[in-house]
Amino acid sequence: MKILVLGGDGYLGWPTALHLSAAGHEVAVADNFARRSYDHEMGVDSLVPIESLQTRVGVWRQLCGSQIGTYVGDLCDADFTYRMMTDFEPEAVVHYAEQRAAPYSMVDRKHAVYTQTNNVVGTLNVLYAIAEIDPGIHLVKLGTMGEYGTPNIDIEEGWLHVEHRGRTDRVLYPKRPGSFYHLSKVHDSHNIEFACRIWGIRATDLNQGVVYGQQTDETAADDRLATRYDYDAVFGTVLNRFVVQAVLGVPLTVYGNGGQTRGLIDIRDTVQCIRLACESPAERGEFRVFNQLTQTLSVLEIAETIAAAFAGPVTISKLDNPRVELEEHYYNVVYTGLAELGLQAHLLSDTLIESLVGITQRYAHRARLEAMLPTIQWRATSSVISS
Ligand code: NAD
Ligand code: USQ
Repeated sequence: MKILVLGGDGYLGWPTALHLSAAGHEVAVADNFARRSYDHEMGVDSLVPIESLQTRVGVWRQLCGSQIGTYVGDLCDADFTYRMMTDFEPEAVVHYAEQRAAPYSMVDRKHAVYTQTNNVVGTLNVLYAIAEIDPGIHLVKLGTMGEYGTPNIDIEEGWLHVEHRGRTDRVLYPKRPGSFYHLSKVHDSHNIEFACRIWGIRATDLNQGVVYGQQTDETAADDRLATRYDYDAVFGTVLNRFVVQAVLGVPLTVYGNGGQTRGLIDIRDTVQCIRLACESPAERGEFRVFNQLTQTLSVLEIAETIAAAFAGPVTISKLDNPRVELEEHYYNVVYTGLAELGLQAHLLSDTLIESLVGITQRYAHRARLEAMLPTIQWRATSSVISS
């Protein structure tokens, strides 16, 4: 298949492009390097050094002879988006290209407006480009489990059958997200469902949990193919951060009492899920939703799992929670759709943690300790972005 990966220079987009290329698909990636510029803004960098997109693509071509096409531009620029889609003629578009950090979206008004404009307008341009250029293109869009929040009922895969005063209907699952970033994904989901309904396009919305890990089979083939590894309090996600904190010998930063439960997924399963979704497209007019996670754990359980697997002393510190989120709640998620498509899940294991510890030890000298502590407060309308 011809598959276009939007956000193909990012943490997940780059390994996905490699995985799809290794599976024999014809792949192109698009990116405006916004993610690299947030690092400049914050004065941090990926713990594992990453090469430029051009170098990455060149190394992959040398290693296996496969060409990955590149488009450099901003999805919010409709002319760029249309030109790219017309030029590449994809059968599937994998859309990762958004500002994806909840804390970044909560810094202040400017960052909230940027996040929602970038994410919602970029996705609208993609929807229009698909509808006008080729409505048969399958959109595979990355949503997030945080769209649902933590409701006191089971979380279904996108749709809910309701019975109300003797009548029944199938409605989009009610959403109660916890940041302006997570809200941007809810707005996207509504826009995509609407586009499927009015134009008959096909889309899969993947509500992914928190991703952990740093290597896939393909990125491990050469250091120059490495993907990002974020550990700072803004872009670092919880499990990866806890591993880095354990290696650096600083306390693991559990926010609040750590009872908040989240869906998790190994980066090797992320790339697998995307391939499976592309290879079994949604029907024309269908808004298909899968919950993309392989297990659920509370934040405290994640911290205790890392502490138990690490071969040295680890302290766990409970910080005042900078976010507004429930710390004790019901959490029961349905996630059968991707398994039915053939997902072979890697559950969190000591082996994975040991491998992540090894990668972290190799690059620990690059860490900036000051960047580890949270500075962005949900209850304030303006925070400093890093210390
Ligand atoms: P990332 O920031 O590393 O990658 C996103 C890429 O998109 C970046 O390279 C960025 O430069 C690019 N981009 C952003 N806006 C763009 C625009 N307007 N035009 C062109 N390119 C643009 O993020 P990631 O961790 O790889 O996440 C990818 C997607 O998966 C995001 O949509 C995110 O919300 C979703 N997701 C991530 C996780 C996770 O734990 N990392 C979990 C669930 C969902
Ligand atoms: N947390 C801590 N300590 C930390 C970091 C985080 O206790 O040092 C807690 C947070 O309070 C939160 C949970 O861990 O309860 C997850 O936080 P996170 O920063 O790992 O993840 P989140 O902000 O939800 O965002 C990440 C990605 C985002 C993706 C989302 C999936 O950055 O792109 O959409 O995970 S989900 O959480 O399922 O919505």
